[in-house]
Amino acid sequence: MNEMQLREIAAQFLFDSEVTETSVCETGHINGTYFVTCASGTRYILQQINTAVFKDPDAVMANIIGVTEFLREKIESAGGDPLRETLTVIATVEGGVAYVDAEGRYWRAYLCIEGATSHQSADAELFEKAAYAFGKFQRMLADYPADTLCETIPNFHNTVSRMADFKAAVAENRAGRAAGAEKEVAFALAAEDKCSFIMDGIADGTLPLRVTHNDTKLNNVMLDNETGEGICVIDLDTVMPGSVLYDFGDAIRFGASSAAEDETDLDRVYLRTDLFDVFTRGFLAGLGGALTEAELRALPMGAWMLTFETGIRFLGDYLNGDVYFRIHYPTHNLDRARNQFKLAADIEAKMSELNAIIEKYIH
Ligand code: ADP
Ligand code: GN1
Ligand code: MG
Repeated sequence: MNEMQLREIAAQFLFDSEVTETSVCETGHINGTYFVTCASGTRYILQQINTAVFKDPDAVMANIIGVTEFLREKIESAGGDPLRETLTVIATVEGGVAYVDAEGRYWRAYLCIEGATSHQSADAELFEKAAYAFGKFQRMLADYPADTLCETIPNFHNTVSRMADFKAAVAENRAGRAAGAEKEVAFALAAEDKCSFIMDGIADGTLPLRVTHNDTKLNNVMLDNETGEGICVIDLDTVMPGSVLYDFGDAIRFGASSAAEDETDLDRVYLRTDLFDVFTRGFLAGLGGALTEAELRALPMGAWMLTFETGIRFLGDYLNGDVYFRIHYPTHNLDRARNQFKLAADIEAKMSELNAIIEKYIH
């Protein structure tokens, strides 16, 4: 996407003045994200929704409009600043919430959250603040009419169905890469019997459905540059009914790892139990005591599940020829999978320590 094309697309949105500058945002594995600066100084996010991943982008936007309007009211009545504390969708010149270009690409725009940063890693203090923001996000949506939300990606965190997809990828071997990933495939298949843990809990009622974010990577929350406070939870494409374990687990697998998600020196990849502890504390504080004891006790297993699930998603995508996650080099998804499997093994090894941490928070 060159500067001229971006400006043409930007011209379709009701920005407050003329566009003076655009730049690419490299963070995020799914959408195409750009920063747009206008003559007034106001900055916007212009985003091409990945329609290979989100097959029904209108449903994605309907969810986002519903959720952000709901949050806006709550933020306003609490005396907060909704322009900073939730996403603001910018209308198109035609009055819509998205613009479809001549090539059929689907675009949307948001106000940029200013004075805040989306981090790739955090120390304990910052991570606890991110945790609080993710917990608070779920608390604020506790009374959201969940039945109005579309399932933007069916079975998104259904690990049983993720495992079935993974096995199909192994069997099909579309990119001819299975021979180079035998050890990783064997590791994944050996854990198949654990994949139903969350689905079983949802089915028997011990893990209630809530409105969850489902993609709680540290870089999906904006932290204030001055105070570190979690200002705004972003990337709302997958807000859907789900288990609290999805948000807890996904945040842990990314933010409580000792290393980046694609670190290839696996000796450097392990779970930081100190970060697990502070995340739990911040997340539960943000949630404000909403969880049942069964949910609390399941949190460590949720961390394992989401780490393992992300591993089989990366490995499945590698075997499929990198059709889902954005990669920066040919074996990127394989390296990411190895990393997640190493982390999952470490979480499993530390399970009793993690259970002991959770015990501190059960009153
Ligand atoms: P993806 O699904 O590809 O992860 P995101 O919506 O998370 O897409 O956007 C990618 C990145 O763009 C985020 O991690 C964040 O750094 C930045 N970003 C997205 N929306 C905003 C916003 N409203 N204000 C500031 N930065 C944003
Ligand atoms: C993707 O969109 P992003 O980069 O925040 C993915 C998550 C994965 C994550 C792995 C819609 O998150 O599910 O956990 O990559 N999002 C989608 O880093 O599939
Ligand atoms: Mg993101």
